Amino acid sequence: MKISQDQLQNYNKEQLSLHQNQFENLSDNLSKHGVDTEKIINQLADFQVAIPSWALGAGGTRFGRFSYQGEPSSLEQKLEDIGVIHALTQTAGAISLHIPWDIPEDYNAIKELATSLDIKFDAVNSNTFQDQKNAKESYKFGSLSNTSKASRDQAIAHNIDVINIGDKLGSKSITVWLADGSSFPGQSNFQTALSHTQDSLKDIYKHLPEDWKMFIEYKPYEPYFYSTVIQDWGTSFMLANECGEKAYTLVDLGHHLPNTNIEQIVSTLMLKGKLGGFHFNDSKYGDDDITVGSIKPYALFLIFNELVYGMQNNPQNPDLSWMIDASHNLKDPLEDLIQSLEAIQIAYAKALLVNQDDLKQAQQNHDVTLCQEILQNAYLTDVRPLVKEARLKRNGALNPLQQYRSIAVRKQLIKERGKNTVATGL
Ligand code: PSV
Ligand code: MN
Repeated sequence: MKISQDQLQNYNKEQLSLHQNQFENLSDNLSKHGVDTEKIINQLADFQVAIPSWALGAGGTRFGRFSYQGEPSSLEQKLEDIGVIHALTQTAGAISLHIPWDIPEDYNAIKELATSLDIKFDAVNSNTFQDQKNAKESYKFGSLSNTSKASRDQAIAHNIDVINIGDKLGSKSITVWLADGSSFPGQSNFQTALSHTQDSLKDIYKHLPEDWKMFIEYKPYEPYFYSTVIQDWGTSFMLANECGEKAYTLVDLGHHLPNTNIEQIVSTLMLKGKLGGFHFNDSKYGDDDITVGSIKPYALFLIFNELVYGMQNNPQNPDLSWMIDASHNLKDPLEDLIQSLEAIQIAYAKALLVNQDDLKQAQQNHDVTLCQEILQNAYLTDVRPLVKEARLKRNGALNPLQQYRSIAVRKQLIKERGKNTVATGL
């Protein structure tokens, strides 16, 4: 299904005057404080986040999966779903594929469809955390770190295949996340596992096209519970440095032990020019993969504050690959993604409001109270009119979620696809 411009604009018309009032009030207020509203709106309008192809159906937990009706059952349908979200939010102009779940049958047709929906191919993801049908070797005891050379070689070859698939689609990066680790003390030799991983990553790196990047994702635990080979940003950073200048660290918000200062990690990596990718989600306890901003919106704002600082002050760091990496067990996946995109835009807008010069001055004067005031004043500003204005500028919906419901997208998808379709993914 496709949302037409007529549908969008008719709906916007009803909400327009209310929005205009709210927007004028806010921008009057902001300009009194020297804020360049126009610039912020342009930055918001340009900010695009990739949707992972595996997040369009219902996710599961270890105890079960409750299917969501009308799920996409092909890559084409996944693209169409992202097309719907992008038409409404104008923030989801990219897809991130997971191989082998999403190997295209007809590359040209897929590329054409994506272009027609204004969707680009962001990072491609390899999967060596599951054994594939008819695979000769198993990843039960690791992939790039496995003590068996045959398993390592198979995992390396898979990553090279993923690069080749991504290259045909116009992707420019691969994300490597390894489940490799151990669940029991003594099960694995830490040094051997790390050395194998380093050598395997270097082999993959050799196959990166000139204009590609490799993102190395870390995670402290899960699926194994005693040790993980790439457990933290330091390990990822070290491996990226060993591989070379096209290798970077990827931060996934859910991949930290409780209370980790993620904003400081972001800041350190950007200073070193090594933050390449970013996965958004939210969590209370672990890698909960729930809606962005649903649990710790202030933490998200503080992280964005460092991201904005880095984007403004660290030319040594490349443009980031942004992606939502969440799982939708209870909500309609598309509604959940719309909420996540809104939360991302809100946190970004608030971070853009922080007056970095004033903050620097207050830091210089050791005025701790004022430092806090500057951050919290930005955080407490209701920036939703700015986010709406940015969407309007790109012909998106003023209120994406309301509009999604009023068009009855899910009902339509169920009518087209049926109740029992199941999307590939976890
Ligand atoms: C692992 O938890 C992860 O964050 C990686 O990015 C995977 O590719 C993704 O989730 C889906 O399993
Ligand atoms: Mn992730």
